[in-house]
Amino acid sequence: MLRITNARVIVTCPGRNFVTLKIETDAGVYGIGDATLNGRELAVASYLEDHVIPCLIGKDAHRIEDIWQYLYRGAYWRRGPVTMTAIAAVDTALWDIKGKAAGLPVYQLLGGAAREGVMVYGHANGETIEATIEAALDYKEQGYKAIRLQSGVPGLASTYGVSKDKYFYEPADAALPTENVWSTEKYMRSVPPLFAKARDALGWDVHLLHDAHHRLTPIEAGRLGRDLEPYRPFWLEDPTPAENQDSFRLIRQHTTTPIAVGEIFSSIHDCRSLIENQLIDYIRATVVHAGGITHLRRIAALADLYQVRTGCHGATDLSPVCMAAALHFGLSVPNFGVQEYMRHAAETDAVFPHAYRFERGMMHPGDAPGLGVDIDEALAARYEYKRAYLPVNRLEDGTLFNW
Ligand code: CS2
Ligand code: MG
Repeated sequence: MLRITNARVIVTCPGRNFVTLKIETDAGVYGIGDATLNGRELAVASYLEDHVIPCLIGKDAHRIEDIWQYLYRGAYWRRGPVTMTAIAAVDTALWDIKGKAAGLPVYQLLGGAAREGVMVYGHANGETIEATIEAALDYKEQGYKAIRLQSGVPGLASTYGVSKDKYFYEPADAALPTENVWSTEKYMRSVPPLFAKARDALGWDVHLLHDAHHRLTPIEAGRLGRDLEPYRPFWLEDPTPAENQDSFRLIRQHTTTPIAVGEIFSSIHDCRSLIENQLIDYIRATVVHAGGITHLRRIAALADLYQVRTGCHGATDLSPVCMAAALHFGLSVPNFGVQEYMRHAAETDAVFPHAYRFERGMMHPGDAPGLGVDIDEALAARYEYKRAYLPVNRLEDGTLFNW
């Protein structure tokens, strides 16, 4: 038995806000889990501190599944992003502890490596098509085998995915939500030329991805998917809001462009119908928001039955702790697709020293026992939490829309 003696929530803001759970045991072994929910960080910190941690003290850290069920069924009010992010942090920290206690990297506890490395995709973006392609050529030069393309939209002052910085993108940019203006028509006209020019410049030996970020209706998504077919996208992500899983049938009727969805899903119930009806090709749920490694393995196992592959979310607002856990998961899962890898700011990497490495388009979590990532608490304490919201979107007539 490894008795849990203490658990603490560490909120820090090295480049952006992160919430980390640290679980300590009577053998001196500790584990950490990412608990960051962009724009609602303190809700998860409170859920952990006020409602979860008191139940953890005295429990056996080895009993990962039992503690998962205790926190899921015991809350009575099941699911939702705050609950499942809190459960994810506990689950991830317990896998870290188990690996350290066994002297093995977590992927070895998950069945060992199913591949040599984890293919990742980077984020090429720019205000113009030319700037986006220039960024994409830079990513290709670095050896990326998969590159996401997001470009400014002529006639719009801002859009999703176009960052001010070359390598990382943090949309939570203000103490109250920034108001962006959106036009689907202008956007729909801008993407096919981006992909046409990208294929001319980059060729066909690199996967090209695009994120519509929940902003189309199903029929608009079918239209965009069809417009992009000549350029063979690896996937069209979040084509339409996914609360109504049936609406993806409309997209499937009009295009063979592969569909990826799920970064905002928090449980298998958000995607069961999409997977069972083969309405998607990649499931984007990830460790920090979908109940941790334990639950994400369930989602991947269901997906595998329907030839749906993983494509875990990996944006800047998911900490290096989640990145490390996602790489252990991605290395071991049979139906791996691709892992998103938005680089973190230097100050983030300093607070979260980690073993994972990028090399020629692939990543590996390393072979340190556990997750191979830590938190430098002294350094973390120097970065005060700073309230930051994700933007909101309005249509040109002022209608509140999807960001
Ligand atoms: C995006 C994210 O990485 C992605 O695919 O959808 O940038 C997303 O907007 C942020 O993670 C939200 O916090
Ligand atoms: Mg996305």
